[in-house]
Amino acid sequence: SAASNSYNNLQVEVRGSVGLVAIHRPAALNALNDETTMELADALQQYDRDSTIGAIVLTGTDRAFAAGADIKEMANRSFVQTRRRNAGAFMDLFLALRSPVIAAVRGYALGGGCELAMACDIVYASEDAQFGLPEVQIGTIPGWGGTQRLLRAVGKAKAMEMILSGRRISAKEAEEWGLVSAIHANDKVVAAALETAGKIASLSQPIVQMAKAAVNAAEDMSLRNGILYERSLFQATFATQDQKEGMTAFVDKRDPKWTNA
Ligand code: CO8
Repeated sequence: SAASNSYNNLQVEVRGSVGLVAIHRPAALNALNDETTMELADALQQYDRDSTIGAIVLTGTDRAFAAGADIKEMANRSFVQTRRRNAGAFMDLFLALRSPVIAAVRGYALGGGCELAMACDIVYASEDAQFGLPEVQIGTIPGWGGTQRLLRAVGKAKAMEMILSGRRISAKEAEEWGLVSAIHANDKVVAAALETAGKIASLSQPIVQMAKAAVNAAEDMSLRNGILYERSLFQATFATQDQKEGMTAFVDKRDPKWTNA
């Protein structure tokens, strides 16, 4: 596999054509210190570049997806140090990943952990998952896109309530509000994410990537420009062999053989 297993705070593993990345810093409930975010960026980018990997599953441990940025590491930093480190730029990586990323959230997804989950393309939650942006309770505000992505995911009223009060929501609420797409038992959620990732990875990579790019465009573009962008990508699929293969296979009543070409 491309990603090595020499990380201090991650466990990575290739399962067929899916890259599995598990944050593993259980003693700190997977708090995202600088080293962990650097390792995450490395693992995600390596899997994204690996042409044998068609999708990525991002998870944590039993008790926590991630309980946020590492408060102990941040606590005494000055404005200038915080600004120079610009740790938030880590999240920009998610705008560049082409492979679909499925978050399998067990336990706490708080602060930066919640923001990390929201930066993924699909979020599955365990029954005991809890989501929240409690930054105001420790004297700061979300800094990894939470104010922007939560608003888009659940609307202003619910986003404001969560961000201004720091209240945590249950998996059930998160599902009803549209933050997560499905809930599974704690011991099944990673398997469920791997299964969905496996299905996605069995499709044509360029086609799946174009679909992801088209949906993501909606976050930034006007409706008109988004529709025009989608149309261009739709037309571009006809430049691939996989479009010919997919449609010919349908007409011939057989399974398609994708070549990612
Ligand atoms: N940072 C550092 N350590 C943490 C964190 C964290 N975010 N969360 C938990 N830990 C540590 C605890 O300090 C404790 O360590 P120790 O045993 O050495 O005292 C260990 O993990 C276990 O935690 P608790 O004893 O607190 O476990 P509980 O079951 O009692 O409580 C909670 C679990 C409710 C999750 C609680 O730990 C908690 O409230 N954690 C903090 C949640 C939080 O406020 N997260 C937001 C952090 S701020 C943030 O994420 C900003 C994102 C933007 C950053 C942009 C650039 C960096």
